[in-house]
Amino acid sequence: MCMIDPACLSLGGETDCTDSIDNDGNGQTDCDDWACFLDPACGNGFP
Ligand SMILES: [Ca+2]
Ligand SMILES: [Ca+2]
Repeated sequence: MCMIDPACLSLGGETDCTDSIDNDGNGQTDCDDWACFLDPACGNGFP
């Protein structure tokens, strides 16, 4: 469960949302990682 997984709770885990690397090793790379959800690079950021 992601809620109790420290890797999931680490907001700054994915340090670069555009390098095609799973920086925090949680199995989700760049824009697939929720840590990048609000990153402008993923097109989900606020204007
Ligand atoms: Ca990355
Ligand atoms: Ca990741």
